[in-house]
Amino acid sequence: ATAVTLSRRIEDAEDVKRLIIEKLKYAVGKDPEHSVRQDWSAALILAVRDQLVDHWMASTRRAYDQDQKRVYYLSMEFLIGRLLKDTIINLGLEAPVREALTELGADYDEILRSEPDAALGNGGLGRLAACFLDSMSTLGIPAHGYGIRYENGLFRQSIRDGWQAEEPEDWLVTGHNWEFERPEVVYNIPFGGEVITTPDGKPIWHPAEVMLAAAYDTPIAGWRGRHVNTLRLWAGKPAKRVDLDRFNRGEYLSAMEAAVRAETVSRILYPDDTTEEGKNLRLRQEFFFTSASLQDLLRRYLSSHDDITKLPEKVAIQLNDTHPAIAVAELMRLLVDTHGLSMEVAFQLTRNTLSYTNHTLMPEALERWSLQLFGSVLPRHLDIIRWIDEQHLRTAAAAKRTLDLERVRIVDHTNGQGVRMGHLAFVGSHRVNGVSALHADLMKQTVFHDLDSLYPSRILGVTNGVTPRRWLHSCNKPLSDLLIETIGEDWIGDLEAIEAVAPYAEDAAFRERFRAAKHENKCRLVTEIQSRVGIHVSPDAMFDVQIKRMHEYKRQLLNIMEAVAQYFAIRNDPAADWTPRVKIFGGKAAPGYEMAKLIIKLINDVARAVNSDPVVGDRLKIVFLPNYNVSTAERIIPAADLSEQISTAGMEASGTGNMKLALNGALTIGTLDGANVEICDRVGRDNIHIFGLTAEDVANYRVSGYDSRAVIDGNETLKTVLDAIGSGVFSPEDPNRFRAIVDRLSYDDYFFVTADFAAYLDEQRKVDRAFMDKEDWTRRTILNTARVGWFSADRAIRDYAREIWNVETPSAEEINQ
Ligand code: 26Y
Repeated sequence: ATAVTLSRRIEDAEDVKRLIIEKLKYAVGKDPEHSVRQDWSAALILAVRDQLVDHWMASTRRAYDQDQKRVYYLSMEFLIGRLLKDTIINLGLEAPVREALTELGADYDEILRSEPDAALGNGGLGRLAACFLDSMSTLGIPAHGYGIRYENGLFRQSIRDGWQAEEPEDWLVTGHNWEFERPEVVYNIPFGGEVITTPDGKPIWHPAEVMLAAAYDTPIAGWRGRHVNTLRLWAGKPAKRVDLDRFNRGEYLSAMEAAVRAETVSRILYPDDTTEEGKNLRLRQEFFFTSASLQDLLRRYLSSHDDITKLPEKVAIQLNDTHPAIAVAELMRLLVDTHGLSMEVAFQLTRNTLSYTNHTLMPEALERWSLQLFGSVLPRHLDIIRWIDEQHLRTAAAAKRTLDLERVRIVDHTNGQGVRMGHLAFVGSHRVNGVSALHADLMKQTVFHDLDSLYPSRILGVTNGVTPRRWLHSCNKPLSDLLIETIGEDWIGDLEAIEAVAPYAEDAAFRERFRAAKHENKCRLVTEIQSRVGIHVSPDAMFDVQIKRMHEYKRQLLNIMEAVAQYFAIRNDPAADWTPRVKIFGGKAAPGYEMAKLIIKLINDVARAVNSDPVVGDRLKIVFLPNYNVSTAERIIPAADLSEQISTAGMEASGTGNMKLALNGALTIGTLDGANVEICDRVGRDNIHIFGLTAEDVANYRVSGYDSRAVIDGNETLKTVLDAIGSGVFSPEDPNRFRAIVDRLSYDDYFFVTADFAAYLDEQRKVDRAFMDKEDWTRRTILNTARVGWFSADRAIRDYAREIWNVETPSAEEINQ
């Protein structure tokens, strides 16, 4: 059978037509004449997916034949968005596909838009995982992404009467045509019960229940599609679908109980860390996908190796934040309980195999489980963690440093008692990385200060990056075409080559074309704004964009307060020389995060007043675009003039939207936070608008105390803005609606909004003046595009490969073999 040669290779539009018709008929079961958009979309995805399969199998074969070291990226979140357009572009098939669909009388762009946006993540961390998959495939690194196949991804946001409303997301309802179900790949996942020690001292875990993890694979192609990796997502399944005895007794619902419990594990994505409920389910989710992934990769390793002690030579496992940190204990358990190794040897292997990326310094976001909960769900793991903690304490005691031993323990015995997952991940990994230079630095100074002194040189920084395929070439065709025409297309696979466009910043004709590309993108967004929220905006105004999760530390509040100040200023003197602006916001608030939801309402209430005020006109418009996700980002980012990166310094670990926006020719207004610091270094201080407190200033204020009342009293504009918001100028139907916001800023301004207000307004007025000088503005935006090539996810992955995973990145010739 293997001698049969099958080929579905697409060479031209005729091939595409034939394949689509074949898929419509034999896979979807529809006659083209009666096919609806959904059917065309399914047929096209299936036809494109076929193009990946040969490369996919060849990639797997190469990894086995050459016994390459493999990378496993464990992440609770993969915010992959739509796959069709990017895959078609990566494979170089856009022209024939377009032509074929036109000839078949179907609308290509409409089909692209009908693909569900796979939102299996919350924000930056999940999108980073998706960009990394793209880059690992592009670089030809044999890798698997491992995660959860959530039935419902991140909730859909709608705005009702200015408030956020949440509806469940259901991306799987129309079928996920990219994936291959693998019914033969299932693993037992045990939970609960107790550990009983045998007479010869061997601990045996007797779980109270066992469920199954079932594999679903999505092939991931990188640029040019030569190497194809796998995203393997796990779905929860019951060991037994129905309890027949119960069913036969007529107890139909309870007969399904175990099935429902098992399926619940992969039912929903947690919408961020601010809800207290469901801790038990969250812990189960984490263990569920981590255990399945580790069992799977051990099976793969053992299928071609017999010495398990060589595991770290052939396997590197990256933990995306602490969410899969239970891997430390679970890998130990599998090595000891299943493969018979000693605890000591197992711990060496575990540490040499695992590494951990930290994405936040905020103490409330560092996971910690109560001993009671942890012990009831994972009793064997609690024992293993106590053992690791003992070893670790011995190291600490031997270090002869003046350390508070309680603070470095994994199991916290002081207040609350709990398992510190950050500590567990740190102690169980050979490398721990932050996601920007500043963030890695702050890790050493703050949350991991003591652990860093115990294990020096374990912490390093690997600054985040974004894939230039999706975030420039595919989402911004006008600019991509211009770049290709001007400097060729090397930058798509090697973003640092984009630097070659820098000299063109001085070329007036090129600037004109660069502006024209931006204008085209803005016109497209104008249409979308009109049709989605019914607001008319001018494409000649500055598009000022803040798109990210709603969080107090990201300070959307500072942005909307500036809008209020500007609104009053315009009303006071409408005839002055204003720089027209459209402020565009997009972002979801965690459903339980009341303050973030109130800020959304404030933005919408201010927007209502400003947008309907005839005195203001085009000088200022405010738009909140609902349901911000990967697909809307792809349309907003190419149209942005100004990128708002205004977090309280020291709180945004890196940011990645900042990179995408700069790459697409937006100037940044921002604080010296996260990767903004490095963006500033690269684009040059003249080509970015930096303002506000530094991380050091903020740290000093936290020690010395900060008096926001005094700052407010000393700033007339700030006072006016807060009085207006607090007294109901924007909410006459409910004058006290925003009292809580004003109170917070007045008495406990934890995020230093009032402290940075004056500096922010000053810098915004500089931005206004700069925007009026069209030629100089364009020159600076071109330099931004030209100089952020280093922020490619390909560069980030090369850094991980070299400094953390110790894997080779094959040459282009090797991938093409
Ligand atoms: C514990 C829990 C439910 C939880 C879930 C999601 C906690 C945190 C998160 C998500 C964190 C996140 O997205 N962090 C962001 O990671 C990006 C990629 O490194 C950074 O660029 C960004 O600064 C950081 O906020």
